Amino acid sequence: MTGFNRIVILTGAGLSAESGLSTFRDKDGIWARYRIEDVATPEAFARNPTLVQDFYNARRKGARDVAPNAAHAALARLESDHPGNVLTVTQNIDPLHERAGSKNLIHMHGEILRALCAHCGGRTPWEDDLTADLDCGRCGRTGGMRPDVVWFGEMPYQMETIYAALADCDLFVSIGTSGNVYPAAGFVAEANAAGAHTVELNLEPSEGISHFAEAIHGKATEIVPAYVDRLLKG
Ligand code: BV8
Repeated sequence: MTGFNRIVILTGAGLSAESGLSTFRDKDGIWARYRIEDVATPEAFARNPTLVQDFYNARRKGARDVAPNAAHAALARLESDHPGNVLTVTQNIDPLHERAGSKNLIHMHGEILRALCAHCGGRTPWEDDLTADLDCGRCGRTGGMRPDVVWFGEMPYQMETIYAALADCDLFVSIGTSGNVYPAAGFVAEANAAGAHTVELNLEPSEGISHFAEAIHGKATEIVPAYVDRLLKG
């Protein structure tokens, strides 16, 4: 494998599955138990804030004490040991990449352990339940405190930075994502247009499998460390 210098990694819920966090579209996934329209859109929050807060309060509790797995650790090792630039863009809102040591990291769909004030846009670390009667520590107003996550119909974070990295990368690796949600599912096309080598590491072929030059299927804790070893051998 020739040396790559500018690597972009995209991760999804499948990376955290073996840490015990539910995925979205597996048969026992989150969207088998909840409807997106009821819990993951601004309209849902306006219509029934308690239902949305309860949905995220439960996921926040699950994310507080969860540990990264061997796949997260391998990606942190790649970032620290690879001579090139490694950027990890995650769709996940859990803190597992950070807990494994990744630093060059973008949470494009936000973070469950942060709160956002809908009134002033202030963000703050948040590990407890969010409720409608909380005051914002920055603007003092009440009723605007929501999870700092990107809902359907909202613009994901740091898209300019992500698209610039995709336009410049020579390797794009998509890990643990079904390729259903845009704009993330379109990143492989951007990487192909930049002339990058594109690889999918996933339990099973994703929706976007036809866009990848290479695919390795299996459990993340097995295939990701092995792939990182291959990259580090150069
Ligand atoms: C936007 C945060 C525009 C919250 C998430 C109609 C109306 C509005 C929008 C749209 C619409 N139609 C289309 C859209 C666009 C929409 C979209 O793509 N919808 C889909 C459903 C068709 N996208 C958006 O709305 C985005 N915003 O377009 O804004 C805009 C433009 C201008 C100005 C303003 C706005 C925002 C999308 C972000 C939504 N938020 N999450 C939360 O987490 O609750 S999305 C959610 O899905 C998560 O982030 C998740 O990460 C993401 C993708 O899911 P995956 O990570 O892929 O998880 P999944 O379960 O699907 O797959 C897991 C995979 O892992 C599987 O393949 C499985 O095989 C594999 N796996 C399982 N176990 C393992 C494994 N692999 C390896 N090892 C294992 N052990």
